[in-house]
Amino acid sequence: MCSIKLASLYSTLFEIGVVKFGHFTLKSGLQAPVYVDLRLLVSHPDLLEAFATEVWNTLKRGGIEYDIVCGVPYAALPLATCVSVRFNVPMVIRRKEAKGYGTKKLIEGDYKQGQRCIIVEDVVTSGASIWETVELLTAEGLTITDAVVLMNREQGATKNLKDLGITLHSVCHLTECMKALHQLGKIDAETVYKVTKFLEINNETKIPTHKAVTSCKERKILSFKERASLCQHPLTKRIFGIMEEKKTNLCVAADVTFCAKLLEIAETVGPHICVLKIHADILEDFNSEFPEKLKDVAKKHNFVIFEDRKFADIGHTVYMQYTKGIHTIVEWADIIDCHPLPGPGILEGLKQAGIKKGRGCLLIAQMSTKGNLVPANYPEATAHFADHHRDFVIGFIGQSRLIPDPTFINFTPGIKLEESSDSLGQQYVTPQEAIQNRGADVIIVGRGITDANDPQATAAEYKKAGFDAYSQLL
Ligand code: 5IU
Repeated sequence: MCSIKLASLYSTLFEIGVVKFGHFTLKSGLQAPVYVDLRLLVSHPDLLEAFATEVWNTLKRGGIEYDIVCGVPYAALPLATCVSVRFNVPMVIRRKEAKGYGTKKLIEGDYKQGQRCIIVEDVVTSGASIWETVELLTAEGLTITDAVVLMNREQGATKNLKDLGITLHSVCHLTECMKALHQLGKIDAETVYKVTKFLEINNETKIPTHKAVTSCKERKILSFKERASLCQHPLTKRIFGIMEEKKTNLCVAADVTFCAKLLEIAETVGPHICVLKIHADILEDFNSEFPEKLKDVAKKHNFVIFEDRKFADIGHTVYMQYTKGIHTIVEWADIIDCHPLPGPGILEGLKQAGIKKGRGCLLIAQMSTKGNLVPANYPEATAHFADHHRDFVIGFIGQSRLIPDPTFINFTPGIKLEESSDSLGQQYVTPQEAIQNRGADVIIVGRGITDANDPQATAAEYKKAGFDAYSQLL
């Protein structure tokens, strides 16, 4: 049973639309019967102050000592600011992205190494955002053992954070809020039942793996050589072997429309790459001799061929797309990729043709494009999928490492030496960002090299940037 004061706060939250009941799609893609939007608090300064006081009281009751507070950006910043001002506790601000100019700081404000910092959050589901903030502040030398949240949705955050060494203190719990609203006659028993069932079923939301692993900078990673020795799939072994031998983690995307041009690029960048990625269906003069010529260049410079076909149909259809038509992809492409969206059938179909030829497949887990519709829990499901098809799946294409498993290769497209974008939604990060902060093994670079004045010298530059970024992690 909550205090009268909290009950009246819950009632106000309901009145102003912070807590809503109905049908909602959460950030994770999950359908939920309840939604909590604490960003609305900024329109009610008295309520914001009342909750800031409750945050303070919760920490005081827990006997927590701290030197500074930090809100999880952006929704919790007003709450943290209010705690800071009202109770005279210094605050720091965590930036979401480092500034592109000036000091490139990730944290604003004055702080000293070893100071104890409390993370303030508005609402938690898995605790992933709190953990991300903890990792960043810890890397900057602050000590974090506790976090405080205004509304705990009771969907796994407390346990997830405890497992990572962080104690989560909650001002309000969603079930308690809901019960108070029922007692006050604001919601009916059916709503209480629906929400209770939803929370029971979804009480173990996990922090996505790429967020749960400590950032690569602090982790000792295995070398490509060590990883080659651990791999069962011959193709993965071979690719890691090439990466080690040629000292390259560069894949060039040769998106050109004539065979001769493609072969010229392959010849030019060949010495600097481990993989050449192509789109056979954009070649206007594709013919049966082309694959043989490409295979010769690949053999000469020791790289593998990746047909970026992005299969996405039912098993029977992808089998035919892979083996028939004018491209007969299975005959020449060492690597192909597919969307896991259709389910296991797509891999079963591709495997029927690919396994006996020693081919491998990358699963597309995330995309580099602005506004893409890949839901937050998709990468997790993709990793699970890969785990069950290790005889054919050799890794992933994504924007961050999905699982720490060293026998899968992580490819990341959307790479340029300068962070930028194109006019059609492509978003670029640097080789260093992709490899050191997002866990990429192989960087995919297209126009950054193919449109350069001197593709060979530029490929060498990307190769060096990529391999240096990897070497610094060893
Ligand atoms: N590619 C992406 N983003 C993705 C996926 C694939 O850019 O999320 I999955 C492909 C498209 C293109 C290459 O062939 O990688 C990148 O080329 P540029 O570096 O020219 O943007």
